[in-house]
Amino acid sequence: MAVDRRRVRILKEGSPGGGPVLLWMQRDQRASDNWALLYAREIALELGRPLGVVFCLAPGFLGATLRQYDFMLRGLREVEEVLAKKGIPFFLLAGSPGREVPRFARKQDAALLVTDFNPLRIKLRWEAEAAGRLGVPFHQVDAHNIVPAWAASQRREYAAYTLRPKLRRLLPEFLVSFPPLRRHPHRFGGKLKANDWEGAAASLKVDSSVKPVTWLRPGERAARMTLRKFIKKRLPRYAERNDPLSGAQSDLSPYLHFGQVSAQRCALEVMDSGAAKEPVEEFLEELIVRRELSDNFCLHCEGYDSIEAAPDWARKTLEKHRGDRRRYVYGRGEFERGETHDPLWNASQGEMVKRGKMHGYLRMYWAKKILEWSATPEEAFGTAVYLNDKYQLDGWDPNGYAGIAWSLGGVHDRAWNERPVFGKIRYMSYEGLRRKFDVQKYIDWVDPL
Ligand code: FAD
Ligand code: FO1
Repeated sequence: MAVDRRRVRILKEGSPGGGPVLLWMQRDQRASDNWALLYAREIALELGRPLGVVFCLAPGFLGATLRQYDFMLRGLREVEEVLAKKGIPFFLLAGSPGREVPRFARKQDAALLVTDFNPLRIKLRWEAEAAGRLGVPFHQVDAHNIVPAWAASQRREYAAYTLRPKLRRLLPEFLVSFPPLRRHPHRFGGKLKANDWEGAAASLKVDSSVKPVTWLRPGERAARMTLRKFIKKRLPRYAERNDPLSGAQSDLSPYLHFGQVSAQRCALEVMDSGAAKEPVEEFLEELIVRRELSDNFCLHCEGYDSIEAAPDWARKTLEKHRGDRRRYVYGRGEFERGETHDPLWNASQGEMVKRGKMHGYLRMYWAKKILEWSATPEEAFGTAVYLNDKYQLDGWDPNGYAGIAWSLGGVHDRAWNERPVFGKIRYMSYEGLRRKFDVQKYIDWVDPL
């Protein structure tokens, strides 16, 4: 079964070299259920060429920490093992991807370079730099979204309800099963030297004060086990997920963020699970509509990680209340150390710092309180993005920028009744959360982490 060509867009025409087809793996770091890899293999078969996968480690990726690199690198080592069994070598490069990948492609006299899709500006920059240095064709495949971002909508969608019907219409054509990754028949020529994983890890200039997580194992195999466990034990209780102690969330976001599992695979297995309709629908709404809305947001909104992302009504209302008296004002350090007057907020910050994954419901409260207790909305945005990307295992993700923009800037939301500081941005209160779950129990649970 051929890969649907609506998933593919040409980044550069170029003229094919005489060597192998290369997949530049970035976002979708998995061997199975990977449309970019399946497409690259299809072309390699057509041309009768070998197929290789290349990943470039950007040592100082946006200030990412040891926590994220540890999870990612251990997942990539598993990809290398699985690909080797399929006759597809995995090349680990290090340095600036926009330079190193085209250099590698030239050295290999690559026939074609394929890469996956990511709307974040750092990736657009890497791809533009690479395209400028490449002579061969350069194709991009959306292997992350079920409906390719550019097929779902050509413009910025202002809310889930405007994107949902567009996704619904196309899902039957895209939410299909995956072909297996078969062994590649054309052998890669030349001597393949082993990847220096230790050297690569040592070359990282990362903040090692943010420790790797131990409660979640990285990699494709662990991702599939987590999916199966979710379906069996948690999905039936998914309606209770807003209670942070319900344990009803899937814990799939780190795997989805690093592409160690495909959202399409998660959707297929949940739909196939025989679970009741409501939890399945609710889960698919988050996994497909909310998640693909985030990619649409980052693809069509330059300033996705700043107040610029706020729609006009929200920017006006925040402007109007800029001068309102703030009862509490904290700087970034106090937020980071969880030193506010609010034990619930401090506990949620603690969960994120110690565990690397804050509970979804609390992320909204956490971000909105940063707006309420920062001197300006701009400072609030900066603090929320900085802390979210530094400590969340699933940070540096369109979902995060969309989640913060929703909480602070009314993105994908509507105006609510006006109040100090927030203006018409939706408000969340400690009292409101106390009515939803046992706040003290959550605070006590976080404490010893
Ligand atoms: P589940 O409830 O099991 O959801 C399954 C999957 O559906 C998630 O992995 C995610 O891919 C998707 N999903 C669920 N809720 C949302 C949502 N609100 N928006 C978009 N996709 C969603 N998600 C991240 O992946 N990285 C982040 O850095 C991040 N930061 C956030 C910051 C704020 C302020 C807010 C309000 C939300 C943020 N989210 C982020 C979205 C959401 O909170 C997480 O995706 C979710 O908590 C991840 O846990 P889970 O996979 O166990 O969730
Ligand atoms: N992608 C790369 O191609 N090279 C990297 O070195 C790299 C490091 C990295 C560190 C933390 C992190 O959260 C993501 C990282 N990514 C890297 C990007 C990642 O693979 C995804 O493409 C995006 O983060 C998804 O939005």
